[in-house]
Amino acid sequence: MPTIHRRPRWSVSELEVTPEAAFIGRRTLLKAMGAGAIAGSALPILQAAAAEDGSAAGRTADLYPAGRNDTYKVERAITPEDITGIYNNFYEFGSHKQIWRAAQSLVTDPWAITIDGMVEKPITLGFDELVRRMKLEERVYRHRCVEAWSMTVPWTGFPLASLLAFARPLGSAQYVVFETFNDPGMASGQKQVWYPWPYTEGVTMAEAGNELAFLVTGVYGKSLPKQFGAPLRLALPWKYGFKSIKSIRRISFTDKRPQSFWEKIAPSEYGFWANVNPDVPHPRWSQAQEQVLDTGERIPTLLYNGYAEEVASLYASLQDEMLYR
Ligand SMILES: Nc1nc2c(c(=O)[nH]1)N[C@H]1C(S)=C(S)[C@@H](COP(=O)(O)O)O[C@H]1N2
Ligand SMILES: [Mo]
Repeated sequence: MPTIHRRPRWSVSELEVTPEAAFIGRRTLLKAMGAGAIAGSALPILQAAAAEDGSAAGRTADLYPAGRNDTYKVERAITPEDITGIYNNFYEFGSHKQIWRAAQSLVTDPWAITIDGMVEKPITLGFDELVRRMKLEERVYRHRCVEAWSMTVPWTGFPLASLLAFARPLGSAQYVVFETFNDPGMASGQKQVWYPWPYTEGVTMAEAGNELAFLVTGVYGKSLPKQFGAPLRLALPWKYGFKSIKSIRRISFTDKRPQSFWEKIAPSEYGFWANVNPDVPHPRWSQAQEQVLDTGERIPTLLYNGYAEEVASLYASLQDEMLYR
């Protein structure tokens, strides 16, 4: 997988560091791990928090399952949770494909979320307090990783627009910035000091207000297991997966365009916009197709990952920007 290149040592792309090809198809995956390794695993793969476990997610366990919002239907089959629950990207816990195991060391209790920057009134509140102010719903979304694999997932959460209404940003705010924890003692991947921790992502206010932008607190009708980015992550289904930041601690409003984690590492490969477009290749591979997790089937990638109707208008006046990378 590694290619010969002249970028600095720290300029590591996802594709170079993840042996994805070995894990894509279910049969390959089961073979690679040994089917018995899954069936007989000591760790439950999808450890949904239980009410009695005292964690932030546990204290909100009564909110699941939430009713499905059928506006967001997908014609594809939902990817089984025993596949999506063991095939994760979460660089805070390393760059291998056993992330789901390593991520069990994530501590989500207590979990405070700070909302600051250009807002009427900055606030820090507990995850459970925030969630109880929101109305949860389930949405089935496609997810397209920049590495050219995809899955279909039933997320539970609330629209990012509801968070905006709660945060009351100033009229001068132009971007929302999301930040993950930075705790190398808990997350050993963060000992890799050449990465620009903490993981950061951002979108414009218009993108944040789009109906599709979704803050996720659960999956498969349960509170979010750690490897999926507990207790709070983003789902931006029309963008490459790296925009959907996990384990959010801080949400800030600003008038300066933020530089995201991957953009700092390789700006020509992972830009600010990162909208899915099959006609714009990544500098080192085609984005025309994607491999479906579980079946390993290759299917054509869709413009905006199939969500053009909802989001294309956001970009009508921005055609000079690097919108698709
Ligand atoms: N904090 C954080 N968020 C992250 C990542 C990460 O490494 N750290 N990886 C991203 C990438 S590249 C993808 S494809 C998705 C993967 O989500 P999943 O593991 O739930 O499938 O999370 C995104 N969010
Ligand atoms: Mo990704």
